[in-house]
Amino acid sequence: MARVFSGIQPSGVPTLGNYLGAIRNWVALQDAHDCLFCVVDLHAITVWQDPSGLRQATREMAASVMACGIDPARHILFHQSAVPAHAELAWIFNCVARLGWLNRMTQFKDKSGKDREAASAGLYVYPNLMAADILAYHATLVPVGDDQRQHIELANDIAQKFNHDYGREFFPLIEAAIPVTSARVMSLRDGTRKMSKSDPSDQSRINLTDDTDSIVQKIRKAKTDPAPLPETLAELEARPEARNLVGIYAALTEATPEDVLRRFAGQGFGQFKPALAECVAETLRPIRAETLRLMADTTALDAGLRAGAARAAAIAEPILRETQALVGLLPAR
Ligand code: ATP
Ligand code: LTN
Repeated sequence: MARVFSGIQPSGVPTLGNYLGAIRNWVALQDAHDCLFCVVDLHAITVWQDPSGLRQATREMAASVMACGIDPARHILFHQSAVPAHAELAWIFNCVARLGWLNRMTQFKDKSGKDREAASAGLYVYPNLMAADILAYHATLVPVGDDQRQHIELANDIAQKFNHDYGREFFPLIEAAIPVTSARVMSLRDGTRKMSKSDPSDQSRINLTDDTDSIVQKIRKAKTDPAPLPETLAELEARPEARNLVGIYAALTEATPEDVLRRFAGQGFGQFKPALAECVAETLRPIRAETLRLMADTTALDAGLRAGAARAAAIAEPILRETQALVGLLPAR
């Protein structure tokens, strides 16, 4: 059985993009796989995080994914920094990955922006830590949004080079599980940019903890164009904002974008937006309520994460020890 691993950064409140691109798939995979889900706090600090905000966001992220349906009793939910094997394996991978590979990473280019010299070294080697997250468990199936495709390819490059350099088929091949619709939910303000929990504008995204009023208001104000919805997807090509809203509706109703157009063709956004807002609000209402309920007991949340970390470490430690032995590092004990 393929082992599943995925991670999410506690860099804010999870968004509808995180849900439709990743978390919903995590929930679906639980039935037939052994899964590890990780709140990747070490990834989050590659850009500045206020310490008390980070603690809050880590707990809130754990509460949110449980509210979405992740079951920490059947599977493993934990925070990355509590399992030292991630950082230890990442160091070894820093020595396997090539600068040329990292230089091609589009996420680094996007996140470092114009002043690349001022970006942290951590942001640059971020993909090596992500490879370590997955490979420390010999996980082979990784449910992520489309923006992570390049990082999964890099993880495979690292695994292959490691196996080649040390002469053993030790790390397995990783497969990304990327949804067909909603693989990339776009900002409500700019249909060419990804919806992101760390975007400075709260109006650009739907948070999983938004109440119905703010959902309705954000969708009403979402950028669109004056034309009605067309009959074919091809006609949405040059209308990124319209295409994004149709994609969100399709993903929420488990339909195809073509189905959505069949239903709404000829109607303007005055009709489509309220229908979409209702759909989003319906999906998020129970998630928001459960997140708030879980957040009321941070002692229980913290204890749950620590218990998850102990179970995760029991899998990762032996794999790390074997990796160290292959590299030629003397055993510590
Ligand atoms: P940040 O804004 O801090 O970079 P993020 O919102 O992009 O964060 P991550 O924690 O980096 O989210 O990603 C968690 C998961 O959600 C990943 O699998 C990622 O591919 C997915 N994801 C993030 N944003 C979107 C989106 N807009 N559409 C679809 N999937 C997404
Ligand atoms: N880089 C991912 C988050 C992440 C991740 C992982 C995803 C860190 N480690 C391991 C899958 C598997 C992102 O969403 N930006």
